[in-house]
Amino acid sequence: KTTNVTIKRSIVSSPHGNIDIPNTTLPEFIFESFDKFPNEIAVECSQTGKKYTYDDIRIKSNNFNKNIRKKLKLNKGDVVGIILPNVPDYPICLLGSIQAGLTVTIINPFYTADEISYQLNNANVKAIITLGATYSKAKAAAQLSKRNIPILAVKLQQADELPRGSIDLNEFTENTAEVEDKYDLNVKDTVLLPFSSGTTGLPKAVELTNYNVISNICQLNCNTVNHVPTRTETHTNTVPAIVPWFHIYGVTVCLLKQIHNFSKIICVPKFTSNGFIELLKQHKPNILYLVPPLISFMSSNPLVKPELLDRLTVIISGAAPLGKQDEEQLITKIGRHVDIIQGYGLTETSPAAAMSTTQVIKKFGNTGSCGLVLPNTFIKIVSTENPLTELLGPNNKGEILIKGPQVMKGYLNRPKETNQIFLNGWLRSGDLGYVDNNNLLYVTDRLKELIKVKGYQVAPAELEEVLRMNKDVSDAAVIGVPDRTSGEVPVAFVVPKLNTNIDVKSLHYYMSKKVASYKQLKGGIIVVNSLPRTESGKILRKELKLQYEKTKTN
Ligand code: 4UV
Repeated sequence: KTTNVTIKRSIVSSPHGNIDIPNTTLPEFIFESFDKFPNEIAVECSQTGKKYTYDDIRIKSNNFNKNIRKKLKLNKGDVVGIILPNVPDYPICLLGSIQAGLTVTIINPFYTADEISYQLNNANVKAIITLGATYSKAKAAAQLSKRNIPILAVKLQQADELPRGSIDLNEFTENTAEVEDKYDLNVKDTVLLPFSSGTTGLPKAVELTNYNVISNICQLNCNTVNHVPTRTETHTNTVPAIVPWFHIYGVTVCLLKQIHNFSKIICVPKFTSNGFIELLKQHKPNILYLVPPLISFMSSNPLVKPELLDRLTVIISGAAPLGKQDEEQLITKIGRHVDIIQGYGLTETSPAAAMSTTQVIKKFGNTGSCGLVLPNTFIKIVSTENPLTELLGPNNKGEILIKGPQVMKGYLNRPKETNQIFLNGWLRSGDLGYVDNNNLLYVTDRLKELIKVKGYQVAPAELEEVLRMNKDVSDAAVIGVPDRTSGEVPVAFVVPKLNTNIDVKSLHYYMSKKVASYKQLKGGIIVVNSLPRTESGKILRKELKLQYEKTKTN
């Protein structure tokens, strides 16, 4: 009996109850009412001015769907790798591929060829779409993974020349093609394969279905939650897309949800402080989706003047912790009330599981919390020692477990890892947190190995593997340490091979050739004689954190 009471208290759901999720495919869901604003701008590039209307997106996606099936002979379930920054052609390639029954893996265009090749292999990519400027890198990555696959290239501007060997994306989007129209698509088909390291190990392909992504858009749009001006009957929301669309926060929240909601998206291919200020001046956005380092940037940069933000009503932050003080600092700078709403979730939850609301802020002020559990979602907090048996009540810290229609199908071709991340059907977030008496969720720490640099995932296991491949390194361990501008940065402990010295500068140079810039060991490289490990060989990261703190104080 007592157990039942505890369970009831410990499972937290949305105070707004459940909502209906449409039983359809993602492109149908998105295109369903594009006719409302056919000639309004859906996406405009902040750097080149290239733009597409809602009609352009619908027509070009459909053309792409037909041409990719006809010309590349891809079959249902084959995977396309989109290696693009935020450019107007992105939604066309994404939605057109899904219409064609294909699955899309979103790949960071700032990755090295090695990193891209890992993703091409693990997602079994059959075709690539990239920019002319990144064509040779994509080709090198395809060669590294021994894939002789077609590479489509996107022109940033119509006058651009494309590299020899690439296929012009326009050949797939300008005209339709004769192919069979009907395709057997299922709501439970996997449509997206973003990568995440989960609670441990190397990055893995996360299988998200039509239903997962549609659920999350509906949960975020739920009228009673109403955390952001949601789907409007007008076309008045101007929303910059700064968060990259190759990350789950970017693709679901800042791209798909926005076009579904008839926003005017101003896409930012690469963030620069001057470009951002210019964007504020020119486009006067009313909603900003950011990550905590960008909130600090806005608070501290004198060029971000309050008058540039006079249309702004709400800022959303996600992907890394944002404290109450960070929220208050920015509001003070702006000089009037703006809702700063924090969302929480993971790639594995499409991504949002909890989010604050305007009503929560009205009632409780700035809290630094991640707000309320979303509709149709359940969260429970369990003891880290006995996660199966010990459910914790309000204000007790433990691991956050999540259940809901936005939770992934699993990791592609990784049954063991999929099994490990689910506990009796609940997704283990690997995050530590608690729910207070008002049902607000607070994320306090990360139990999992993952490091978050500017909101991006950095998997220690990946960096350790790259370090161990260096000729001078026999063993390596990577941890995350706090950093003022990036939130966290990685630090490596490296053990030299017998009778070898490690030259730290050369090792940094080696890493710069192997992994993207945000994964660089900006916290430093520390040469040690051995690494603390458990008897079974697991790295004792907590000990390394203590060791790091000692080296800092000495
Ligand atoms: O897998 P991932 O890279 O996914 C994300 C998701 C970002 C979101 C989520 C919900 C939203 O509404 C939204 O707007 C953006 O980043 O990393 C997942 C891990 O990031 C940390 C936490 O450790 C997750 O397991 N994380 C994500 N959001 C928060 C956070 C947060 N608000 N506070 C603290 N940590």
